[in-house]
Amino acid sequence: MMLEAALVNAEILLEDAGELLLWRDFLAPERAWRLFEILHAGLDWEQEHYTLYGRRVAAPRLSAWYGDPGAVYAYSGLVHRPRPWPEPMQELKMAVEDCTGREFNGVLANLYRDGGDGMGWHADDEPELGENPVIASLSLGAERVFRVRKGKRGKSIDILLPCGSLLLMEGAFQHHWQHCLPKTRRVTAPRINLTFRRIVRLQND
Ligand SMILES: O=C(O)CCC(=O)C(=O)O
Repeated sequence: MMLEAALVNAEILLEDAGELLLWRDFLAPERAWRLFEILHAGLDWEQEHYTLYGRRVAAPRLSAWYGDPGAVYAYSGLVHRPRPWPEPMQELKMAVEDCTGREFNGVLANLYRDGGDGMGWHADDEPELGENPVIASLSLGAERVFRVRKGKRGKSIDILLPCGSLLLMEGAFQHHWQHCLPKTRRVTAPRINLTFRRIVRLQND
């Protein structure tokens, strides 16, 4: 792949039916852990519920959606209106945009309280994200495995995401690949994941 200037420092993890790139040291460890503490204490974490086989189930994580006015995002059967960007997130968004050369107008924050929290197999292919979603995913706190597979039957590939790393999914990735954050008994500490996204059509309220 011919990499454009913004991406030359990235590690190319996959370039097959979409791209997956990683900046392992996007944030220095001290800054990343400090940000973890600030966001852990300061974000408006919510417990979401969804319906599974007719039963109301609590999502195995806490989450919060922030973004520009009108960046409404529907996922897991719920419509999410954006909360305004809190101070440290705006700065982070600019740093992520500088690094990747991509623009974002919303961020989904997930808090995995320990290894008992996770996220099941899925693709981020909601229509609001456009034809080929661009998603930059920043990891803070405990290191966790991020797992990908091509289609539903592909062989799983594990990627360790350390505190301060930034992962970029783009191109046709969400069409062909699925990803998940497996639960694990080995991790007892919390992790925050910020996925910066671009809602292609902002809604006027
Ligand atoms: O926590 C992660 O690294 C993955 C999050 C994720 O898959 C998502 O927000 O769609």
